[in-house]
Amino acid sequence: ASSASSASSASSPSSLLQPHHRHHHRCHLRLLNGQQWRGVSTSTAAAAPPSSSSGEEHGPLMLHPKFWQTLDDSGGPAHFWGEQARRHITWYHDFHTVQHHDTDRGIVSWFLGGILNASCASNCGRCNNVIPVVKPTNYSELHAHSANSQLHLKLAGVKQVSYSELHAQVCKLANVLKLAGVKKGDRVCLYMPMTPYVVYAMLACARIGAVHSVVFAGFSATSLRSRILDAGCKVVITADEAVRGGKRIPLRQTVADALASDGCADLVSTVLVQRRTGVEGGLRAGDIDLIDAMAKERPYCEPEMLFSEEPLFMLYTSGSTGQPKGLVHSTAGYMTQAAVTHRAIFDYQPGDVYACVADVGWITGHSYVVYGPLANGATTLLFESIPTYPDSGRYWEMVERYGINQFFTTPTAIRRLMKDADEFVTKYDRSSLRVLGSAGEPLNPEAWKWYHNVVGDGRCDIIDSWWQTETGAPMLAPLVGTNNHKPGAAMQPFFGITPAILNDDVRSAVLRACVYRNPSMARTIHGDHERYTSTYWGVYPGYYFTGDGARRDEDGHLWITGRVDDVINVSGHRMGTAEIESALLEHGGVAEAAVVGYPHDVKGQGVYAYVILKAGERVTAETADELKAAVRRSIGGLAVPDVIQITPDLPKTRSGKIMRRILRKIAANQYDDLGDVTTLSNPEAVTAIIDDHKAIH
Ligand code: 6R9
Repeated sequence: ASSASSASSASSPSSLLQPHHRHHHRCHLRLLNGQQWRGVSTSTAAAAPPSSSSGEEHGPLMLHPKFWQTLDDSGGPAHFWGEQARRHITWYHDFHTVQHHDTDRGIVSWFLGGILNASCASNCGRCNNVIPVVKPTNYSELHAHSANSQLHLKLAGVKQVSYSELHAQVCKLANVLKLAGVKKGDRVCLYMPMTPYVVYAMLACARIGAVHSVVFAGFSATSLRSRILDAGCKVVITADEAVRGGKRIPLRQTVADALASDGCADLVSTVLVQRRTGVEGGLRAGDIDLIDAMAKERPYCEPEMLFSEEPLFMLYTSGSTGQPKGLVHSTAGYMTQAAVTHRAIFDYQPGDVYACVADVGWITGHSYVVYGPLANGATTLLFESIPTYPDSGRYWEMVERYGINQFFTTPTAIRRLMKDADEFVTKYDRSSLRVLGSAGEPLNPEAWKWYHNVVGDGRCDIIDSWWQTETGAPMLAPLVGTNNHKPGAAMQPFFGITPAILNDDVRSAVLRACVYRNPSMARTIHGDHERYTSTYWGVYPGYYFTGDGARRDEDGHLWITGRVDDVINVSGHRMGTAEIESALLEHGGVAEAAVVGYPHDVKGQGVYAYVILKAGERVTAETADELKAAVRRSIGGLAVPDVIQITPDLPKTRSGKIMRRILRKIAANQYDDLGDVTTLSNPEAVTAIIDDHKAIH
């Protein structure tokens, strides 16, 4: 599974202001009908995706083209991505090889030989100290509208930041990091609220070649500690407090708790604190006041020259077993794909106001609050609150106030908001909206229709994008402006993406979603490359295995059916059931715990915990609360079980494995559909659990 392809000439294929006078012909649409799509077996799985030439004749002249209509991947993925990399990135030095893969060893590399700095691309050409060797011809057009006065970061209702201010602040923060001893390759932990400072901090790391590791500011001290230790972060950037939905969250206190262990205290030399609320005692002895320190620095910092494959950031996500994985993303591959997908999938047009309300603690926030929009010189909005504060009209009031054109949220937020009166939506002017995005979990048809009919007045594109922390950018998404969208399906691959539905086990009815090579694929798991290779590339040689199930409908469209491993998705937050189980075990009274997901009308999946207490432990009125507190302490509020069922026994196989399949069915009230229970060593446990389950509900 090793190959390399060479770069072609450095010309930019087309200006986005000058549409192709030709209907774009998409190679993967043909793929959908082709042999490649009929459940390839492992033996043929490593075959290269076909490339083809367009056989289509001239289409109608498009006066206002969607950006995707200027994209053409008929020359094959490598050619396509090579063109995009030159079109979207400012290079100090051109790359000589588009891609090189040796997936047996988990080696994924793109744009070899290229030199760039992500903060410069993000700063939109304000990095004038180095003359780029390759300057894509349409670069200035892409960024023409982002003159220094152009607003691009809007903190709803509070602060607006221009690109020139962004550039200055990033440089100042980068200088502060340098003073703190941060060097290229060092990891820096960001545990911060959603204000411009977190963006400054991310880009400041990028500017000096440090690797940021953003930890969502809702994770507990224990989770934060394990992420700081695993990544080996010597510097932590945080704030005194965060403010979310009218509540104050003591971030500095949580960092103090995280550092209150020998290993962590010895590792972390510097804590930089942004005064967010200015609460008394917000800074501790030895802390550096971030805003003060930045004020003392000059607004200039020479960017580090980075090779394409040098890391841009790492981000933790849950796997089915073991500790969360610190996935490492590369600089050039990630930036290229974040930029092109932001433009094409969400139909970002120069001058638009783009709002992705994700937190930067998740990959969606990395790609569609920060890197994608900034690479395109966009106006991007930072959302610090919750969708229901002060009331359920919050998002739509913002849409009216800022004239938002693209709005991007999660299915869980949509399901929560559709429970309230439509009036919360309809009383605001939403005529600016063109595209309504969604990611994180399946957008079920009911939620799709509400989003489409009520929020979008039936005239906006609903873009349900399927992707992962690992892939960095969407692999599947319907095309803007094509009006053939199917509620519930992310439908079709993006340009240059070759998905496959594979099944190497004839006994298994589950089909798995895989992807053949893409630039923004994570490159390794920090500190555990072996785990990366075996988890992602070892299952279907040559293909990245996503962990999701998928099916293809009669039209060739793709539907994601959910995880095929022990990962659950609660309100779009990915969690391993094993993590929650071990959190429950930290409550001293628990002998054994089994956690499963169950259908939840708002969260998508809820957390259902079956718990066996130790002999002699009594169940009291407080037991459930204590168990929940144990999970909150160990992981954070987002993992707290919705239902806890104390049970004397759990169904097990003869080899002692808990049969989660049965527990999942019971949690979902599907008692009649338990499948084969004869292999259990204790079938009587099932009856007892069902009786108790009925009693709880
Ligand atoms: C971006 C993000 C990834 C998992 C993924 C899948 C689920 C995400 C989805 C979707 C159906 C969609 N998922 N988007 N399922 N339709 N449009 O969410 O990354 O936090 O790593 O979660 O989320 O199961 O495997 P991440």
